[in-house]
Amino acid sequence: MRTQVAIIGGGPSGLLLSQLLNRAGIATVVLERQSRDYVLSRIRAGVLEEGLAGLLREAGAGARMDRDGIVHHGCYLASNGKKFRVDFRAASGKSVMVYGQTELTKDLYAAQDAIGATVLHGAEDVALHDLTTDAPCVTWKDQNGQHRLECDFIAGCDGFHGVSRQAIPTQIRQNFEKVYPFGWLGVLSRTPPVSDELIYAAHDRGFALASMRNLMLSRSYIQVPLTDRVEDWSDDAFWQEFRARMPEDVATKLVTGPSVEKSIAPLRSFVSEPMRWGQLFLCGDAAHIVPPTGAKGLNLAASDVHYLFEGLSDHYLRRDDRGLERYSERALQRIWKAMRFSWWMTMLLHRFPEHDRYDRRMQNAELTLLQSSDAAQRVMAENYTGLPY
Ligand code: FAS
Ligand code: PHB
Repeated sequence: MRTQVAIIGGGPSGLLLSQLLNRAGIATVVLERQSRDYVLSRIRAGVLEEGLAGLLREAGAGARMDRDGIVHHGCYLASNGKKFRVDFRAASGKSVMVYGQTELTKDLYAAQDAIGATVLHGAEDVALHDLTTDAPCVTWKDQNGQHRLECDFIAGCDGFHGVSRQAIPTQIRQNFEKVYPFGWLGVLSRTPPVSDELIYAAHDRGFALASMRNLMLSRSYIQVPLTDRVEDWSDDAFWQEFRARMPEDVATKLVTGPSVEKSIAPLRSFVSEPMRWGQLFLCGDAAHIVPPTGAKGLNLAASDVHYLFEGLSDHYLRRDDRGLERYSERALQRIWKAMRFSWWMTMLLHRFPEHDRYDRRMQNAELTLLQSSDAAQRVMAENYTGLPY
């Protein structure tokens, strides 16, 4: 087999890149280890920056998002019972789109099917070869045996646990990592959201987040110790703790219900540099992970895809390689700004076991500053709604 761009990973990064390239007349093959049902069973992000929403429309996969998505012009921050609103629109002129990653991935699969793109599921033992030559290739096996794909370029869109990042020699790679001493226990429930906009709540008992997928599907989170397991938490115990961490006026309105999905996600900040090695380009979680506090993970994958799509289009359509040569440097500039913002929101809103009274006063002072300062709210709003590509 031969193609122009081999894409490892059929999550949001890989599918969005494949869709954009194919619509520009550039041939791709997507190799995904899991089944489509498995990929679509994962519950992950919920907040899209305008940049990602725009890319979905450009890819011809934005119609359902524009019909079913909910535009949010602000969010609430709460601290020990009191909440205040950050008005994104007033502070940054931008908004966010609340639309689940699961739905976005469904839309991308449907768009790929509609244009007859090649997405191969069940690709096992994917391996990357000859990356620093002008004839790289990918091998893998499936129920039909061994396969080899010759290509010009490889996009590593295979997430944090994928093989692409590992294909870059360790003496070349620099990893930057911070692991947080807690996780997020998330519950999806067919209940009306407790608020019209997201509520990020800091509390002495720990962080909580009230989010949503639509007006009858809530996504709720509480900070839990890394030692906790999902089976330690009954639905009732979850709702009792969630209610205790929310402001009283919110807690009294809470409609609880059985969990449709319940999982614990660890929190880490991670960046691997560089994001290019020969003809391999890393994209999305394959290169970086952010704590979900700032809702940046999926949105950073989108800006990587934007830069890589531009570079590959310039190569094939305009015989100009400057975009590819600058890809890693350009993507990392935006990634590190989002890393900072996600780290800042995580440090601000969570309870850290090692924190003393002074640290908690600092958190309270930062929240009070945010509540009272237009300038502070502007910085938060500009980062939360998405810095320019
Ligand atoms: P993904 O990990 O989504 O996709 C990679 C794909 O590659 C997967 O389908 C995988 O099966 C495949 N793959 C892996 N290894 C392979 C191999 N060797 N061969 C072939 N295929 C392979 N972000 C937010 O913004 N907000 C959130 O609330 C949020 N919550 C999250 C919760 C969890 C539990 C996790 C893990 C992540 C969360 N994220 C969140 C981040 C998440 O949304 C990612 O940013 C997003 O999935 C990135 O998309 P991809 O880069 O495509 O990586
Ligand atoms: C979600 O709805 O899953 C969500 C929203 C905002 C975040 C994290 C997760 O910061």
